[in-house]
Amino acid sequence: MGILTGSEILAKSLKNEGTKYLFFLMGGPMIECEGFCVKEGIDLIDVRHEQAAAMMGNAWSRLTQKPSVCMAASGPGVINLCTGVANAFIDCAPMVICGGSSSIKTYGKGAFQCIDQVSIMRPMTKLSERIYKAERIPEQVHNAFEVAMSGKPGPVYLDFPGDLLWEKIDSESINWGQSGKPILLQRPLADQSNIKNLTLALHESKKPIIVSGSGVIWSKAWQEMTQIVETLGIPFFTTPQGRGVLPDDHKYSWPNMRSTAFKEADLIIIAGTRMNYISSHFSPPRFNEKAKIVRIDIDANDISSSPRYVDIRLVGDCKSVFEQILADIDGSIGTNHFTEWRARLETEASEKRQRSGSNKPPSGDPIHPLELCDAVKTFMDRDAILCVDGQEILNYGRQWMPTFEPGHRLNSGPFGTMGVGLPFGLGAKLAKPDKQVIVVHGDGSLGLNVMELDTAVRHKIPILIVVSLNGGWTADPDGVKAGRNLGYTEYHKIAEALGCYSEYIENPEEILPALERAREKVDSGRVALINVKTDYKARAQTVRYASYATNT
Ligand SMILES: Cc1ncc(C[n+]2csc(CCOP(=O)(O)OP(=O)(O)O)c2C)c(N)n1
Ligand SMILES: [Mg+2]
Repeated sequence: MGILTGSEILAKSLKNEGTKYLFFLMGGPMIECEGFCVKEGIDLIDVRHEQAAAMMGNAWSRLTQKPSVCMAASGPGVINLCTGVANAFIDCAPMVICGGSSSIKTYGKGAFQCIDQVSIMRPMTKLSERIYKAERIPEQVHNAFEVAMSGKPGPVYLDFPGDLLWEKIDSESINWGQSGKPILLQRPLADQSNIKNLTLALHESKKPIIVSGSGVIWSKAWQEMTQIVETLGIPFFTTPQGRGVLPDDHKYSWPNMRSTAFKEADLIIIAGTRMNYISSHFSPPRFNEKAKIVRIDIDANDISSSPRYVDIRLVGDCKSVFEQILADIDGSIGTNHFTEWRARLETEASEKRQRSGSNKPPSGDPIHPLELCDAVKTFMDRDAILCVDGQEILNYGRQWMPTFEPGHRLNSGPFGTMGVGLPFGLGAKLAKPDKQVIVVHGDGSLGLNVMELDTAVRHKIPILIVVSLNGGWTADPDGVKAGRNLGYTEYHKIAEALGCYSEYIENPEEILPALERAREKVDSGRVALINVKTDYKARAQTVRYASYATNT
């Protein structure tokens, strides 16, 4: 290969690790490397704000279960990535983030865009490192991919000073030893004696539940979880981000009995999810104080820092541990074991369903956000990928719009990051081009990354964006919130100006026909946006009945 620059070595290293897309915004000192990435055959997705690059990468990773790659220019470019990187860290999404930085030779001497990026990235990554020797780029890039995927996945940051990227290196001296070698995908088994304890506990339990999170998705353990749920007949509940491991309308899914099940369960199996605020730390009063707690997690530290005592600790990969559980039970527990418990949930669930009006969204003028969710629910393909961002629309959407496939629901998530919706939709569509991708966006949150409509059009990423246009941030029935009102943003005009198909809708009867017209446009390769004026007074509280519970 003769002489290579640091930029060329980086581009080749990324290619060797299987990089398909580079999510980035151009700028020095990465600009030459970005050109070499094109030569290497990597598809470049250039965005309008770096945070969107990180958010697209997050969604792409979650749907492909591979690390995504982002790149940004030094200083403000790297700092703009941060919201997306921090969100990926909290979402546990594996990413390799390459940031350009000012040259080592002039570091600390008032150089252009000079700031300590490695320190800035440290608290939001699994590893944040500067590269000092161009010869070691392939090795360190490979390790970044390994670390991003190992154990609990997450982002890794690599800092590339300009002089290192411009340096000319004799190819003989470059360490390519690890470059492109397969990544270790660990599937550690749990301690067998603890598996036996779980089997015993299941024999004693009258009311077990499984609460699963996105760890089950990262471990691709949905088949094994389905086998456990179905052969043992255990009711399951998923976290909002972990939806779809089993379909929301599965016969052992009772979303409208969530509170009752949490209060009454005597054995709670927490699989691949943190015991964080999302699930009220699995603690009383929401959860039974006397319940036995079981936790399956690949991260021993996470189990060790549980906010409630964990009786049975299964440190291991969900897929492996589910297999261990099935083997140990070995048919000794069948679905008849928990018949009473399921009947208890089912009886009350069907009573709730029969209560008048509980299965119907409010209708009329102005359009209620639930009516919009209901239209999307009617319209969407069963295997659609739904991305939802906002506050009211996020909460309404969680309760009204179903997900049937593993990982096909991407929300603002446990970090509560507004602005993810549109970039998530784009990353998801690139990961799964054959799926219908629908982004249901609040009008406020859409504004944060609305210029990514342009990215979608330029790169021909055909998705549908449905906006709940309630005139501001959250609902404000009493008109008391400072800084809430935005007015009714004409997103349909912005979308049109950027080359999308768009419509503005006020009449509830027009929602579905507009969605159908949009579908045609999306099917022909265009980006479509439907801006739907909704009720600014509608504040999401828990909807008593989640309408996707179709099992009667
Ligand atoms: C980056 C960021 N900034 C601010 C917030 C606080 N916040 C959470 S939801 C929300 C309003 C969302 O409004 P919109 O997207 O219009 O959806 P709506 O609730 O109106 O349906 C705000 C400001 C946040 N979570 N993230
Ligand atoms: Mg709003």
